[in-house]
Amino acid sequence: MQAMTRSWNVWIRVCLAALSGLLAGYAALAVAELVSAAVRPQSSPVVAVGGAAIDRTPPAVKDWAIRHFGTNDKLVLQLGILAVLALFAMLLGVVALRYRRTGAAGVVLFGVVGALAATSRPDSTGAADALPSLVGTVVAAGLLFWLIGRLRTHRPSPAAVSGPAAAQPAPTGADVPAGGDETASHRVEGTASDGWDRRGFVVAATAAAAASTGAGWLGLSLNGSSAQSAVASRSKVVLPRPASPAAALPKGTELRIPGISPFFTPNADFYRVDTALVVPKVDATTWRLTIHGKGVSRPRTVTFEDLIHGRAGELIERDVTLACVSNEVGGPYVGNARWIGVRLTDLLREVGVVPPSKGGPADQLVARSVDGMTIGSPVEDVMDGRDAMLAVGMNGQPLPFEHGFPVRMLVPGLFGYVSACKWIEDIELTTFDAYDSYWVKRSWARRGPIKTESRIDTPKPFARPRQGTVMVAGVAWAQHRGIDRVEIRVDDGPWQPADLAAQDTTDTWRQWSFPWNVTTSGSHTLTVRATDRTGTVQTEKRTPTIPDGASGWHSVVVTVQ
Ligand SMILES: Nc1nc2c(c(=O)[nH]1)N[C@H]1C(S)=C(S)[C@@H](COP(=O)(O)O)O[C@H]1N2
Ligand SMILES: [Mo]
Repeated sequence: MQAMTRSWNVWIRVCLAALSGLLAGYAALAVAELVSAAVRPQSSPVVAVGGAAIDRTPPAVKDWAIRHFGTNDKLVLQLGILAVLALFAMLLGVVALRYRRTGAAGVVLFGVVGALAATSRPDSTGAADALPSLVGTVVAAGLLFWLIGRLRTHRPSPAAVSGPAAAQPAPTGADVPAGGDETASHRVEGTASDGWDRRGFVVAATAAAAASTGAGWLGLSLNGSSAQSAVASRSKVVLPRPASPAAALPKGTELRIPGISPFFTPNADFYRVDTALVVPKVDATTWRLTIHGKGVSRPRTVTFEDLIHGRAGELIERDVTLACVSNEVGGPYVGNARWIGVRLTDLLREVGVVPPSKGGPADQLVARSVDGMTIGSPVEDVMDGRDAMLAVGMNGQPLPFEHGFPVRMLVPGLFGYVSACKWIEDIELTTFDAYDSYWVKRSWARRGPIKTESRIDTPKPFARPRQGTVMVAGVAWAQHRGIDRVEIRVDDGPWQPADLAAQDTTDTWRQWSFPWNVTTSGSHTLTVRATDRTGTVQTEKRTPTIPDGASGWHSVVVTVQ
């Protein structure tokens, strides 16, 4: 009977040790959050470790994550990091029950991982980024050491002790809980057989949890308020009327068919792809963009005010469809918006940039964002007369923070990863030989023109339409070339022309529809293909998204009733 009580006691202590580990982990994150408020929000450990993980994720895995979790990929990553952290924290707590210093040292080791992650991020501003992780884990190590001290048996009488504590090495000075009196009183208070400090543990654990919650809350609210000036600056932006407005939409650009993608994608529904775990909140009033590098004879720094009011006479408004290289055939990472911005060619010409075809020394424009992203575009494309721009407005609003407020780049015809830098703050003219940008270092192609693609929006896969006329409809895009033809094939039948909506500009997608007369029930496969205005037919050849975008035909299988 007594043996059972004893092993029960051991079991409770192991659980409480795991709890101590969890509390220490919680304290580490909370303290780190508080310290990060004094450094930078991005230096908080979960953000830093998550960011570093994103940087090092093999492209195939990243692609898989984007495919399966979509825009939630970052939430999943953070929850994953927290889960791993919690497991290790509990393990360290249990280890500490027997090897108190080893456990505490293990906690600090975690801090080193966090610190290295924070300083290795492309946007790291220096060694200070290591502070939140280091301070957080030193506090946590101390806390773990202290909590475990309450759990240890103080009188290792060989007869009374079983389990982990039995094999414990002779306690050294540091491993003996402070205060002999305290120990004596516990012996009176606890049962003679286990002798650990129950009340002391409960008080210490509660105090630690409360203090951590306070520190974490303070840190979060300080980090939150540093974003407030950015939020305020965005709410004050009034976009001027563009000097060169977008042409009115040609009649018949937008089909009214249930289930088709709307011609303009609302900002709230616009796909989002980036590496930022915390959306950068940039204050427009302090934002600066510097243009410099090879062949820039008059380097320049511009403010947001310079762009929207200083150059108000040059603001253009254009409809441009943006697409992601990670979009699978039939996938969702493509969207169309009406953008307002400053023509990039004008700005580049003013600072002395000459395109390579006219003898300019730089063939690559590297845009850098406040979060350290680098995106390299061909200077030739940017300056060839297309509407490459520094965008400030999206569908009549200042850019949403998620889409790059205050300023992002856009180059019609190029995938986002080689053209659409959000939260831009620096433009450097260089060469493709001299510099590989972020995604190119991760084995994506240096150049990324958007491929000619088409997608069936309706019917959805596995839909069960009734016999009769089924409206098949969707979008097709070949930015900067334009869509000339869309065709539909039912099962292995002949290709039949779809009805095209009016084309807005060659830089936008084009809607299409196909009234399908179906008189046989059962399973049917609908396939779509587009032809662009250069005469190129969308290829049937399936390629993965890496390195320069997926290709192949989109098919949907439906069961006709
Ligand atoms: N700063 C920054 N800009 C970025 C990215 C990024 O990760 N960071 N991703 C690029 C990619 S891959 C794409 S497809 C587009 C997506 O823009 P959106 O999120 O506004 O749709 O942004 C581009 N600009
Ligand atoms: Mo992308």
